[in-house]
Amino acid sequence: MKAFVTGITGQDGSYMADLLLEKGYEVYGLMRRSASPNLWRIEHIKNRIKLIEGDLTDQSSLDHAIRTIQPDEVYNLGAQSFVQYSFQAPLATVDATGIGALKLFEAVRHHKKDAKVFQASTSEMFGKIQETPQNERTRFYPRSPYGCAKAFAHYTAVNYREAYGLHISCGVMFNHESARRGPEFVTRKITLGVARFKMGLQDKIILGNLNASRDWSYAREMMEAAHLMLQQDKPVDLVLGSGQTHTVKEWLEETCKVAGVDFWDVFIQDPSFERQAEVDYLRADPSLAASVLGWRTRVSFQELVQMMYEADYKSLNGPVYQ
Ligand code: NAP
Ligand code: G4F
Repeated sequence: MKAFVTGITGQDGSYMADLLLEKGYEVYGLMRRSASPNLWRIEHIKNRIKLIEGDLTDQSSLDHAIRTIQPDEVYNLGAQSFVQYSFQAPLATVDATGIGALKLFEAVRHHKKDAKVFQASTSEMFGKIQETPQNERTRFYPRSPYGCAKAFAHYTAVNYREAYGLHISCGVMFNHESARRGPEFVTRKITLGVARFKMGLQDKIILGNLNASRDWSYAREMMEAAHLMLQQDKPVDLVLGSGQTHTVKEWLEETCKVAGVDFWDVFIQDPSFERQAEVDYLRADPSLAASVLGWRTRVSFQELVQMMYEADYKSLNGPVYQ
């Protein structure tokens, strides 16, 4: 079996590549050019995967990739995924995250119509939530250029399924984290910051809104669900999350508890880290995913915090990426 993964250099793409290699797939990944290559998450597997140069904003590179690889499965995990940055660079975000998905679906339609495709949809599409918990029927109300771009990609996936019979499944993924999370996201900013504080390398962590609630789970488990979705005969859209929610403050408190430091010593609140429009509360209803896939998250909130804090603490003495 051959799989093509966009976003292979990112958190999810690297876990997906690990998982697919374990299952015996031939793994191809899309890698875009950058001034300094960003390969730290796939260093351990770089000799076992094939990296194809290209960009989600470039139709010809996607056509070339799909035409030459002829993948059985395509995982569209590439995106400008940082919500805050999407307010600073809305057009670039829409180009990669929204139109990029359309370009990939077009490449599949023209060059490998029977490939099964996973689209990385997001709980950010629920934005200003219309009900709690959020399920497959909950109305979208995105609150950022990123959320709007993902809603466009999601509806395009549904349309390409209905119009052209493509096998595209959308995983509406709630927040998922790991030691491979980018350090700009709040969970990793906190675990890394508290580890640095503990080692005397940093005085304070500067944070924005501590009251936001997120449904956090472990990224590796999320990729197991994504893979399972493409093993279904019929395409399906599923909400993927733990069903539990915690505030940013609780994440910080738990990290301080694991580190054995005083919560009040560690952070400063700064309104400049607050969003132009915030998503206050997210909590998944993962019951359909449980019944269709037999999948549920296993790593708890406390275990996830501990795993990430310990990896960061150790990495300050040398790289450790779980
Ligand atoms: P991530 O760590 O930010 O990785 C994003 C990946 O996309 C990176 O490999 C990045 O390449 C690549 N990329 C960005 N712009 C590109 C472009 N123009 N052309 C080609 N590749 C491009 O994100 P993640 O956490 O792994 O998330 C994976 C996917 O799931 C994303 O689509 C994200 O929006 C979605 N999602 C994530 C979560 C979550 O909680 N993690 C939840 C819901 C949905 P570089 O390494 O070159 O930057
Ligand atoms: O960690 P965050 O930046 O993640 P956010 O915005 O929830 O987005 C992530 O999850 C989405 C799924 O729901 C993905 F689609 C998306 O690609 C990404 O992976 O922020 C989480 C919360 C926000 O409410 C933010 O306002 O933390 C709050 N926050 C408070 N202080 C902060 C900070 N966020 C960041 N990044 N940095 C802070 O200092």
